Amino acid sequence: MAEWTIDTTVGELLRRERGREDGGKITDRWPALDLGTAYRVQDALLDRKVRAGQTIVGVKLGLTSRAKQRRMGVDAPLTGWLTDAMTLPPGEPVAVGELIHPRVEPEIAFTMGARLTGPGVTAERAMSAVESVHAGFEVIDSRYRGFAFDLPDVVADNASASRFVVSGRAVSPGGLDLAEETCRLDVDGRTVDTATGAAVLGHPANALALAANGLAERGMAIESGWIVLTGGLTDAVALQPGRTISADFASLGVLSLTGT
Ligand code: OOG
Ligand code: MG
Repeated sequence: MAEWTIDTTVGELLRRERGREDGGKITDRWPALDLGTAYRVQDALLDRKVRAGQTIVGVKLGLTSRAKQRRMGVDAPLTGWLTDAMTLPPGEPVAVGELIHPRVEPEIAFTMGARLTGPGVTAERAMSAVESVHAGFEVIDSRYRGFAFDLPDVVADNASASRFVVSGRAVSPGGLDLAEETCRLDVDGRTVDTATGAAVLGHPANALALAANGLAERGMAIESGWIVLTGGLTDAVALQPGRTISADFASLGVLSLTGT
């Protein structure tokens, strides 16, 4: 069989995304795929999307909470790219049939007011670059069967990114204690989980700092105006046609998402 390369991996992952088809782990076929190479796959995948007309609107963090790490069996955070094609206006339903096996997770989202460049970014410096804080949902949709992956697989697959929505309500970061910010997750009116912002690496600002420092190693920065999804606070919930998932945040407000 032909050898696996960055190019063939990008081609395979794009084919799965476009064909709404999952498949086996890349690392089963390319065991030498390491983390550094996986991020090169991720960047090459982004490049293909940008050349097809998409624009970068921000970054996402994944596996920043123990709830997510435990569920996915991977115990290290990672980052991925957000593009305009993934953006959902608040209130817009998600057509489940356009995706493979979407799951929804509540997240604390930042809009950046200043460029943030690592290395050495602290949580405090990260927070000072934030313009506003929002309630968010990420719709993840792994290109791997049953969301079964190792860290290099999920990094290559752009951290399972698929769609996201952030609340139109912008809250100023001053005066907020995001470690204490509570979030109640309801599915069709029934509460299934609760968490606080501390679930995300102790404070979502730590996730933002981690992203800035990680991107710096690849020669990039978090740009002013970008959106940053800091990672699922709770385990994700399967999106199904007719199902409504709501996140009720103490200070950030309520956000709902419905599958069709
Ligand atoms: C990986 C992406 C995780 C989060 O917020 O933790 C993620 C996955 O669970 O498929 O987006
Ligand atoms: Mg997420």
